[in-house]
Amino acid sequence: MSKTRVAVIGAGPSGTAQLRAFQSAAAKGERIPEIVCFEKQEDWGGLWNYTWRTGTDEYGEPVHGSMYRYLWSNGPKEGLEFADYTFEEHFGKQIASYPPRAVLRDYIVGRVQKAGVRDWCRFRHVVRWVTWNEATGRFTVTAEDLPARRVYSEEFDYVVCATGHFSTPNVPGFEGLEHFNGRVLHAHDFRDALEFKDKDIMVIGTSYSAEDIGSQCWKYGCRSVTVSYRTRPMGFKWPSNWEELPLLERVENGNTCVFRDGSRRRVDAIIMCTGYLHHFPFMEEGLRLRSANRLATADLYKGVVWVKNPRLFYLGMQDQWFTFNMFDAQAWWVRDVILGRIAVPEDRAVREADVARRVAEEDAAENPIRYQGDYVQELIDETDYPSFDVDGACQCFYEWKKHKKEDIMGFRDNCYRSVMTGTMAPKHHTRWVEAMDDSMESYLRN
Ligand code: FAD
Ligand code: NA7
Repeated sequence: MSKTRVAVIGAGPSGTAQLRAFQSAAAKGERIPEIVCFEKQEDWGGLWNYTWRTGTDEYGEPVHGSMYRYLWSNGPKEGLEFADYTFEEHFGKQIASYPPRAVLRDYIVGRVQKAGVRDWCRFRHVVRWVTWNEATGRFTVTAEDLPARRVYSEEFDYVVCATGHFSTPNVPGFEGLEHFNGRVLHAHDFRDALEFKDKDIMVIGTSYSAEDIGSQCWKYGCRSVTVSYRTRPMGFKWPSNWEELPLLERVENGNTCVFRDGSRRRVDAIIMCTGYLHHFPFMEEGLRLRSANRLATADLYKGVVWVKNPRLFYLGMQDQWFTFNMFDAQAWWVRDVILGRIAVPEDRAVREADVARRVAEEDAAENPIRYQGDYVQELIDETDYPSFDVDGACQCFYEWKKHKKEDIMGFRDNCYRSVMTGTMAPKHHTRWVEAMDDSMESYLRN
């Protein structure tokens, strides 16, 4: 009989968690399936790879990257640390709590380099189409080797989709934008805050991108930030040249924005921080996840198994408080389903009931951090992923929220204790507002 084959689509934090999960089983002597990881970028790391490109890449593919220069972690690293590969193991010492992008990328990549799984990946191979064949009980994955311009298809017993959901921008329209005399862009295409130095900018949205892109532009010298909110303002103690107004109604006379409360502001640029779409154009209809950005994702049993076909899995599709260690918890759990250690209910109605229960529990949850922490705990209790103090990680997130409330431009100057090693992070040598150099060399100089 031929060896079981697993296709992993995407080599970002979620996809590489899947590779590491299988490799860790193999290292314990377990027989594992053949794993093929398709990655459309030339390297692993997912969103954590910075690219100057926007729009399409050199092969005409949509650029995956949404990250920008000078991005520092928006939450404490103590909440996302891998339980099987600590920051201290990777860097040889404890480091401060809000690392810039390059530092986190180095950490993510370091774990899989150590695991030695790079030859499971086909870089620059983009997945074009995935179908399920009822007769053979296998998937057909059609991919393109971009440099060779070769399209080919292969059969797999399982598919793990780990292509992320913060890459396809959600771009609403507003009256009069076609006459706006400045730059209009979505957060996905934002790259360098210095572009907006000395400019009056308007940001639409009130979530992480709005908060952080506004803060970046402020830090690098924009003249003012106006935030336009649809539901409610963020309400932090903003600097004096920052204000929050209701939703944009229309743009008039070239550069004047008119808001729902009748206020008017002249701005030079409009940055839509209006979120992203779960977008899987390469999945045939019966396999395609459609979900809002929420903690209890639609149609995924245990948050990972496609309810309509339990041989298909999606990783990391939740809105995220927990990130890397949640992807790990999911990847270890999915691995154990594939290895036959965990059984998924055969009755679709049972799987659907699990989804409905999770949705109802999220809707009723008063504490979303706790809700997601409980989910992570539920998964790690069922596998051999190294158990860690999930409660402690939740505490880090509560502290982080408190620190943001106290000082939105200073919260990154705080330190937290690792729940993996018990070590306290050192204080960074420079306050975030003054730290213009986001290089790894600078950050590690402690
Ligand atoms: P991704 O990182 O998006 O990786 C998906 C991979 O799939 C990519 O490599 C992509 O090239 C590949 N791919 C996509 N389509 C195909 C295809 N058809 N064929 C082959 N390969 C494909 N999280 C934090 O913990 N801390 C932060 O500070 C933080 N900041 C963020 C800032 C921004 C601007 C954004 C957008 C997200 C941020 N996140 C942060 C959340 C981020 O989603 C996760 O950290 C993480 O990158 C998600 O990993 P992933 O593997 O699920 O998806
Ligand atoms: P999010 O967290 O999905 O937030 C999207 C925001 O966009 C949210 O404030 C929405 O407002 C707002 N939104 C969405 N559609 C509209 C329209 N039509 N008009 C006005 N406002 C709108 O996305 P982010 O990009 O901030 O964060 C995603 C990830 O990137 C996150 O993990 C970070 O780590 C980085 P609402 O509150 O729904 O009214």
